[in-house]
Amino acid sequence: MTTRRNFIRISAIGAGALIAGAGSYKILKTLSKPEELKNLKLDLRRTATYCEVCFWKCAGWVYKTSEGKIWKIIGNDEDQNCNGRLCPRGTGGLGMYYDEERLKTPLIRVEERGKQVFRQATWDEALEVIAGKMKEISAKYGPESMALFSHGSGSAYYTTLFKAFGSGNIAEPSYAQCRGPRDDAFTLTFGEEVYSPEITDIRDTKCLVLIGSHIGENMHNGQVQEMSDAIDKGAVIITVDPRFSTAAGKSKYWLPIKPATDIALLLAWIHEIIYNEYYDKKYVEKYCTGFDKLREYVKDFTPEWAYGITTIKPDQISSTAKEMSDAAPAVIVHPGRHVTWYGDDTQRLRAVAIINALLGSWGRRGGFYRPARFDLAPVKLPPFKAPAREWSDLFPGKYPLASLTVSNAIIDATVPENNPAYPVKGWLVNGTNLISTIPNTPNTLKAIQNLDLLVAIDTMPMEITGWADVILPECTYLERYDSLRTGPHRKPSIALRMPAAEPMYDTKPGYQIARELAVKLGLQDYFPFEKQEDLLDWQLKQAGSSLEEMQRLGVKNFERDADDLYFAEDEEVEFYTDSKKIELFSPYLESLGFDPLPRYTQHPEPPEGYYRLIYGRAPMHTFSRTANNPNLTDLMDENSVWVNPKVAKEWGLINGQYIWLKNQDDIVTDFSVKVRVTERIRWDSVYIVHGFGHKQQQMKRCFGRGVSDTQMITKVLVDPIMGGTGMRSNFVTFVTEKAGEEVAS
Ligand SMILES: Nc1nc2c(c(=O)[nH]1)N[C@H]1C(S)=C(S)[C@@H](COP(=O)(O)OP(=O)(O)OC[C@H]3O[C@@H](n4cnc5c(=O)[nH]c(N)nc54)[C@H](O)[C@@H]3O)O[C@H]1N2
Ligand SMILES: Nc1nc2c(c(=O)[nH]1)N[C@H]1C(S)=C(S)[C@@H](COP(=O)(O)OP(=O)(O)OC[C@H]3O[C@@H](n4cnc5c(=O)[nH]c(N)nc54)[C@H](O)[C@@H]3O)O[C@H]1N2
Ligand code: SF4
Ligand SMILES: [Mo]
Repeated sequence: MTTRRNFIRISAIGAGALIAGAGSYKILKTLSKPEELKNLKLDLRRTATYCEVCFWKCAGWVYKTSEGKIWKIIGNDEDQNCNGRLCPRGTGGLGMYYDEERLKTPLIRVEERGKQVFRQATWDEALEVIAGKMKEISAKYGPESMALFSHGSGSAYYTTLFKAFGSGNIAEPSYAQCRGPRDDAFTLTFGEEVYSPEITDIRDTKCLVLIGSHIGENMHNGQVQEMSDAIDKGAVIITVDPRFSTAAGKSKYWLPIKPATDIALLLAWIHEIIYNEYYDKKYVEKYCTGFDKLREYVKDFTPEWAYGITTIKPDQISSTAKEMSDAAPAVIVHPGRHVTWYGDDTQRLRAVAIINALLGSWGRRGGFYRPARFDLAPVKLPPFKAPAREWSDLFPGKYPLASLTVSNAIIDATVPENNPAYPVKGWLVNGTNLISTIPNTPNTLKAIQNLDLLVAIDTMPMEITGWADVILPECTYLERYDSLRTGPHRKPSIALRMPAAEPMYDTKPGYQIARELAVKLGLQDYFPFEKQEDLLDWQLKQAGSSLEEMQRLGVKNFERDADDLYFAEDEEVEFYTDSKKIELFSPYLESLGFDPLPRYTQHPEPPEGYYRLIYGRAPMHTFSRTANNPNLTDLMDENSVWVNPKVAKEWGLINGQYIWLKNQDDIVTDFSVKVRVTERIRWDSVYIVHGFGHKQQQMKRCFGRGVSDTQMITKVLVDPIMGGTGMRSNFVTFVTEKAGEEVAS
């Protein structure tokens, strides 16, 4: 029998095994000759880094052999994000550096866009072409006709560049394809978002409710460790998921909800919490507004009502509500992270926020803590000129509550037939594989065909680089400095990333790329430090440290200014909402014509013979960025489609058989996928891991392995409140034979 603890592999016991495994595997990969292994000598000078394999940004140490070969990365003990332990992806991060299929030189397109015929270019030539085109676009249409899509550490540099250039069209997929609805819903309710790393006090919780949030497969390190600790201390886990996730396997309650009906369950929980007087009366009275309206509103949303919608039995709804209240305020109804599901996601997350408010968990031990972050001194730059037109002017009135740029709005605005208020003609795309990240790929490709300039800055020859006019190869995170990590946590802290090795091939760090482009655009004043290490040293000295000290420490933690991790007993708290209270009822939403209290709406059901396509993460991969990583493909090199046995029987599908998927718009997957027959998925849905089914032939390890969920996501339910792209609205059926094609073996 597995113990409770070792399900989560980065906890102390389980991690050991997996990380050691990955580590020794790594040695074989990088030092292929056995005699080298025997004589392995380490260079004792370790270099500090923080991980870029996902955005949890764990801090670690990079070790090299005495010959200077990067050998291993391990977690930094002082780091709050990882507590000295990296997840399998972080350990395998070396594979990004050693991947021989990396981008190696700047490339300029020579044939029709998309044909993928490029010639090698020098950096100077490539940057000259880009700067020339950017100036042309600016002169013809205005600087805001250039848009930036970015994800990862480079974002900071290109954002400065774009602001200096005069464009505010700066989008990250982590908003409208990921966390946007959650952060907006929590801001509407508490006046504050939940940040990254999330401010969930999981280690001290007594009850953790996971609604679709699949921690354990979602391998965000500190959270996984804290969940493991909470389980050891006897916390009750309640998992709501149509799939029996890893977390469900460790839960006291698994509620296999009918997908797309979560709001009904949440409303029934609110009903139970209010009408059984489970809520924290003192807290609600002191801190909340709109309780009476909420109480009246949920009157009829009984567990019996929700049962008909969610298929969750009334007694399960009641008893889980009771469990939450027994644990309160040390209870977390987890806000999740990738929450763009059904287009009413802001409302769903409002319901989640409301339950946390009723149970008094916000600002309380075992609920949500108050984050602290280290404020670095800002570098003095010339003022940015306010852009003449913002992204929100593209389609006036759309997505009124979007707090950040909506990537899909920029994409839509790139297609002239959509009649945007002004044209978008150039994209600079850094560290985001838009083809697999933004749903409705045909729409993205149509937009790309309308561009005058597409620049892709990446480390790998991904799908997006295939469409670019100019490709700039960035070196990997192990070969560069980046901005200091000062993200929020229980204590303020700083972490350093520095190069463990010189950039391989003809690649460069992001800071340098942005600065050199700025020079070509006449914007060098916005990058006063020629070398990033001088900037970091300057910033660290302002903070009473230095680059030299941080190279030794890697991570520096500071004490909080005050003992205020949680609300003090009877503390007067001013929330950053209009009413300065927690808004259960939202007058602001009402003023914009949206439901002031979350409403359940029925979503379309799969047609006969089709199943809802749901997707998620595998512990050893991050989106598509790790797809070709030699270490991680060794752990998992394709996805499979989870099919309920009842459905498999109906279709005559067997375990291990390769099939294609076809969606409601008759799109068939490019590649075939292995069937996994399992009771762990409801009969009305199928499940695949995101990030597979790559079409780029240059990536030999991942080309044609598994299928892409994105390819099947052509129907998108956009959240009218903030523009989030609901992606779980697609239905697929099975294709067992495809003309002229053999299934993979
Ligand atoms: N269908 C579908 N779509 C989704 C999701 C899903 O589950 N399914 N998930 C959504 C979520 S939650 C998110 S956060 C987004 C993530 O979206 P993205 O961040 O776009 O995800 P990736 O596909 O990993 O693309 C990352 C790109 O960055 C490149 N890269 C890696 N390291 C570096 C580096 O150091 N420098 C540079 N310049 N490039 C680098 C990689 O090679 C890759 O091309 O996707 C969203 N879209
Ligand atoms: N290993 C690994 N870890 C990661 C990442 C990664 O790429 N790899 N990416 C990170 C990022 S950026 C993000 S945003 C997070 C995303 O991770 P999370 O926010 O935890 O999860 P989601 O992707 O929203 O949800 C996936 C789960 O939702 C379930 N689900 C599908 N439909 C429904 C439904 O209608 N109702 C309910 N209740 N559940 C449903 C699926 O079965 C699956 O278990 O993971 C982070 N951690
Ligand atoms: S959770 Fe894993 S992949 Fe993400 S930053 Fe930490 S070690 Fe890297
Ligand atoms: Mo995400």
